[in-house]
Amino acid sequence: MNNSKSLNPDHRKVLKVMDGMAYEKPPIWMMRQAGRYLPEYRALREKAGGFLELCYTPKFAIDVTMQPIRRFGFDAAILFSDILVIPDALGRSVRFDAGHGPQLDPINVEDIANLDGSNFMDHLSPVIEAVEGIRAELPIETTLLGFCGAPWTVATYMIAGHGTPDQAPARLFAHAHPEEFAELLDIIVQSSAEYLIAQLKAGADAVQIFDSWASVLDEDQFDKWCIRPVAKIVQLVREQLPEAKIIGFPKGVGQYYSTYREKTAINMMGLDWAMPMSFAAELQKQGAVQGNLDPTRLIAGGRALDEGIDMILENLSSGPLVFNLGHGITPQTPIAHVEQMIKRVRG
Ligand code: 1CP
Repeated sequence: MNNSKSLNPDHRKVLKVMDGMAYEKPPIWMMRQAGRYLPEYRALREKAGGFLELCYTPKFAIDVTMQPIRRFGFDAAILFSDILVIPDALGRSVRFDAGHGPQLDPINVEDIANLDGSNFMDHLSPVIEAVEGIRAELPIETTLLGFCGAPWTVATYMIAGHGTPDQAPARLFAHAHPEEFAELLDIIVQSSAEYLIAQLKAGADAVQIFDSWASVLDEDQFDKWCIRPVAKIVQLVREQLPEAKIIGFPKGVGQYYSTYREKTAINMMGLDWAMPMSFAAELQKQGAVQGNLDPTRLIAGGRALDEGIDMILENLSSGPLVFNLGHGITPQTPIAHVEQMIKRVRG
């Protein structure tokens, strides 16, 4: 079933970029490439009955992951799941009601000692089964990415119970209860490492750690709650799989990007769009980068899209680059614009 072992990994350009290779026409995929902008996703989500049903039913998760590959032929597929399956597997109920973001029961200080990891990998076994199934269906040359959320980002949802604009509830919690907060993050670190190792063993070629809320912390807190926990996950994964390839995406951290790469030892850095291109090119001198088109250029299409693409290619395509958006694609994006982007990037 898992035929990837006999393949020549040279076919997987995203992995080559992570090793430092530069392509004139860089490999391309999109964050949130399986999602609501696709009619086939909306149809399957309705059939499945809910978002978590999609995530936990291997045949649905495989199919949703394959949808953008079949339609667009991206160079990488990303496992269809969510960063919040980790709290769900730790016994915190997570709900995704249509039209709302995720909803959790906010965790309090006392709840932390009661987090129940006893069933953790059993709970996530359908996801691991999906990884095996996706690898078996993917074209030989397509890279398969697994992922998890960074501990800080996952914790922000566990504490507030939903998305917030500035993560004030989690920041306050960390200041008011630093020891308990460290305990919470450590549980997420251990669980995430175990989860990523299982994904890599099941056939993921590389994994991405989504640190979407890394930008709201001050310098001291950023080091404690973003950099160190991610560095620990990387270390735990490489203790078992020394060659493991890991992408970091600490969205919006500006001048901290470089420290983040150095201290976490990730192989490739995901960049958001809100940085000077000259700075992105400097970061690329330290290693591979991924990004960083503003997703609203993809909604707008036309010249806005072409100019955004050209700006990235002119500044970054002479070094190791995986072309991507600077954050996830949004539901209102026209499919024709995605096609326009792929055509232009591939020349
Ligand atoms: O209604 C629906 O069908 C659900 C929409 C949706 C989708 C398609 C959610 C709810 N999650 C996902 C899939 C998802 N989430 C993937 C799949 C792989 C892909 O195609 O990229 C991935 C990698 C994620 C990761 C994720 N979930 C992040 C990190 C990346 C990012 O966007 O910053 C975060 C923060 C989440 C939480 C989450 N899950 C869903 C939503 C709407 C949110 C954001 C909530 C908020 O902050 O308000």
